[in-house]
Amino acid sequence: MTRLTTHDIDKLDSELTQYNLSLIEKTGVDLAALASFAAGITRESFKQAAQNHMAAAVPITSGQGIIGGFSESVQSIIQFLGFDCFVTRAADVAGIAEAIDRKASIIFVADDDRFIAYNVGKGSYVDNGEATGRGYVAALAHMAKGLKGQEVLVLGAGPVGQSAVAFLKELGAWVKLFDIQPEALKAYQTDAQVTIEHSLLEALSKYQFILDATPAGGFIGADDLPHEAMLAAPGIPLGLKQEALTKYERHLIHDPLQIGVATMLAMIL
Ligand code: 2YC
Repeated sequence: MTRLTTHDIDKLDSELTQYNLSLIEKTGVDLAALASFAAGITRESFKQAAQNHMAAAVPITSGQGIIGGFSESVQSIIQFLGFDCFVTRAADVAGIAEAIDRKASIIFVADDDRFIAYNVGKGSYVDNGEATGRGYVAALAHMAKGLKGQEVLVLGAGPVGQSAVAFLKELGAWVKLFDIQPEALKAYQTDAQVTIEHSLLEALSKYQFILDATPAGGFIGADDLPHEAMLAAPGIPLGLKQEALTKYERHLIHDPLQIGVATMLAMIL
């Protein structure tokens, strides 16, 4: 799990409108539509649900502590989607108690290992990794105008990559999976819809649709990819080198929190 820095998110809330417009440009739909698609609900029902929910973001001081702006960024994404959301004044357990006292129906909380959204009424939660994998597949599917029957390369078989593989299979894609640790691929050995790739460079040169769910940064060069490549890259830092970023920007989906948080919200309603 990579850890965000304040720098990764410092302009996030002031740029949400522009970010949403760029999503529409690349995928044809906005953040609410992508999150709804990933959660298997209609955009209308997602918007409707905003009337019946109050969300809270609770800062957590454990481990490496609070990331400046993290809870506020979560709050601004949720508010951008039309839901009420407050950041608790208290942190940790006192913050959770405050969220419940202030009638929050959904509580967003993250320590160094897990980031979850907890639905108080339902007593269920969704994990950021699972939501991010689905949300980024939703973005890639819209950018590609559908992935049914298409070959999609997934880099990284961690929580995000595993969730992305599951959703890609639901969408009828043929998954090509690469991970630097062979044991991470064992679970897929007998999966008919998943083929294991053993050479990263060979795989990068072969497939048009790529989901980079690795925590590695700057390992994909502009010449490593097919000209028509389309990439969804939830991993922080970005796997593309600057030269590749310049060449593929128009067909690249990459953000530090937005798609993951929006999809958590849509999935936990
Ligand atoms: O400010 C706080 O409450 C901190 N405890 C938050 C720590 C978040 C650590 N996780 C991450 O930075 C990454 C994010 C990309 C989302 C999931 N993990």
